[in-house]
Amino acid sequence: LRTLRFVLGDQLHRRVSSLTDLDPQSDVVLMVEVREEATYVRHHKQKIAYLFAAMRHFAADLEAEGVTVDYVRLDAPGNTGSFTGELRRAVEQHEPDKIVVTEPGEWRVWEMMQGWRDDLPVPVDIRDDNRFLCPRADFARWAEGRHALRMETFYRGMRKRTGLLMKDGEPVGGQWNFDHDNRKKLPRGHRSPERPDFVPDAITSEVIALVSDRFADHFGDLDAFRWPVTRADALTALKHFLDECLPHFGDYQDAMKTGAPFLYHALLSPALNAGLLTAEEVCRAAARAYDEGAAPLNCVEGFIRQILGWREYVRGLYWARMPAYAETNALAAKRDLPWFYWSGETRMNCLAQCVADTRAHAYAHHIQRLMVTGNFALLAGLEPAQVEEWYLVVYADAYEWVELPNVHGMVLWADGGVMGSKPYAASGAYINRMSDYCRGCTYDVAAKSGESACPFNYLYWNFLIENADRLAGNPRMAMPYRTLDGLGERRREEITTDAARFLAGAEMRSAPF
Ligand code: FAD
Ligand code: DLZ
Ligand code: SF4
Repeated sequence: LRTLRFVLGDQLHRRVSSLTDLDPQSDVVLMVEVREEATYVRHHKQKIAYLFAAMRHFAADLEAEGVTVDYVRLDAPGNTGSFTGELRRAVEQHEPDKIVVTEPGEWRVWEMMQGWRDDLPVPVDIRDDNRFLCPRADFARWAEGRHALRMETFYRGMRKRTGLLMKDGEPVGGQWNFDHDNRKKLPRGHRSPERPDFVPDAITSEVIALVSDRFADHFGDLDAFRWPVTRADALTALKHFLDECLPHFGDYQDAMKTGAPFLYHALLSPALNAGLLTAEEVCRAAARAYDEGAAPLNCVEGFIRQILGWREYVRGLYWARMPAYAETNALAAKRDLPWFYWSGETRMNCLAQCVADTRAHAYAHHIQRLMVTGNFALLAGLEPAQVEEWYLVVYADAYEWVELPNVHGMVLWADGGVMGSKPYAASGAYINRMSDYCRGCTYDVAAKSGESACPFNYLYWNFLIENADRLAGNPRMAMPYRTLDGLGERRREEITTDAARFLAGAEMRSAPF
C-alpha cells in the first residue's frame, strides 16, 4: 500500500500525526511551495522566507533519513500554485491508495480539506494535530454552554492535566499566578541579552533571494532575517532563552524600549507555530529550569502560562467558535486603517517605533502588539477586518488560529466579551510608564488636550464616551466610567472636539500621499 502524506508548511515536526506511521519503503511525503498560501494575505517577506526555508530544511532532513519526498518549489515547472492543484497533481503522479494529512491551523484550509474528501479519487485521512496539549474536542467540551470563556480557568485545568508546576495536586509555590511580581519598567541604561544570530545558510539565502524577487511588493525587510529555520537551531534558540532570558522574563515582560524589540522575550513563536518545537517540550524545559534553580518561579510560571494557557486557549477558542467568531463587530467600529500602520509615518513615536520594529523583524513583542498598535486600533475605532488583516500580514508567527482571537477578542473586543471581560483600553500614561517612547515624541504625554497633547489621552476618554451604551454597564469598567462622570460637561466637550479633529486629520489618512 502506498500512502501520500501531505505535510503543510506549518506542520514541520517529525512526529506530527501525519508522519507517525510513515513507511519509508512505500510512502511519499508531499510538500509544496504555492503562491496561493504566500498571497492569501500579502505576508511580510520574512514570514514567507521563514516558511520556505524551514520547509526545505525539513524535507532535506527527511530525505537524509531515506524518505521519498516530492518537494514542489515555488518556481518548479507545472506548479499550479494551490494546495488543491498540487495535491491533485501528486495523486495523478504517485497513484497512492490513500492520502494522510494533519488537520490545518486555519478554517480556510479546513474547508479546503473537506473538499479533498469529496473530490479526490482516493480516501483522505485527516488526523488531529498532536502538537497541541489540548485537543480541539476537549476544548469544545469545556467551552460548551459558556458564553464567556476565561483563560485563567482553562489554564488551571491545563496545569492539573499536564502536572506542569504542580505538587501533590496543588500549584507549586501555593499560587496559580505570580503576575503581581512581574511587569517592571526597565532601568535606564539596562542592557538585555543579544538575540542569537542564526546567519542564513545556503538554503535560506537562496530562499531569501527568491522571496526578494517574487514578493518584492510585500511589506517588510529581509536584511535582518535571523530566525532559526531548523529544529536543531530552534533547540539552540530555546536553550539561549532558558539560560539568558527566562530568569528575567517575568520582570520585564511588559517593558518596551526604543531600538530593543526583543528584550527578554523568547522569539520562539515562529518555530512553535511552524512545528519546529512543540508546546510541551518548551513548557517542560522551562519547568525543569525552575526545578534546577536556574530561574525563579514568577518568571517560569509567567512563561508557561503564555504557552500552556494563552496559546492553547486561543487555539481552542478559534476552533470552538469559527466561522461565526470572525463576523462580529460588538463595538460597531468602522474607521479605515491609517496608512502609517504600513509606512510608520506618524508623529506618534510609540506607533512609529513599533511599526519600524515590525517592518525590520516581522516581530513585535506582546505589549507592543496589545498596548500600542492594538490599543490605538481600539481607541480609534478601526474596522476589525482591516486590523486583523494587518496583524495576519506583518508577523512571522501569524496564523489565523492565533492572530484572530488575539486581535478580534483581546485587542478590539469585537467578540463582545467572549475572550476577555473588558477591553484593554489605556491612555498615554500606560505607554509612558512601560517605555521610553514618549521621551522621543513630538506629542506631550502629560498634556490632556489641544493639538500638542498625546492623542492616546483624549482618544481614551472619547472611546469611553462613544461606547458608553455598550460598556458602561460592564462591572469591570465601573471605575473609568465613574471618573468620566466626574469630568464635567466642558471637559467632555474638549475631549470630543480634540478626538474629532485628530480622527479627521492627516495622521489618519488611509492611503499614501
Ligand atoms: P514570549 O513573550 O516570549 O512568549 C512565549 C510564548 O508564549 C510565545 O512564543 C507564544 O507561543 C506564547 N504566547 C504568548 N502570548 C500569547 C498569546 N496572547 N496568544 C498565543 N500565544 C501566546 N502570537 C502568535 O504566535 N501569532 C500571532 O499571530 C499573534 N498575534 C497577536 C496579535 C495581538 C494583537 C496580540 C496582542 C498578541 C498576538 N500574539 C500572537 C501573541 C504574542 O504577542 C506572541 O506570541 C509573542 O509576541 C511571540 O513572541 P515570543 O515568542 O518572543 O513570545
Ligand atoms: C504561510 C504559508 C506560506 C507563506 N506558504 C506556504 C506554502 O507555500 N506551502 C505550505 O504548505 N504552507 C505555506 N504556508 C502555511 C500555510 O498557509 C498553513 O499551513 C495554513 O495556513 C494552515 O495553517
Ligand atoms: Fe505615544 Fe503619546 Fe507617548 Fe507619543 S506621547 S509616544 S503618542 S504615548
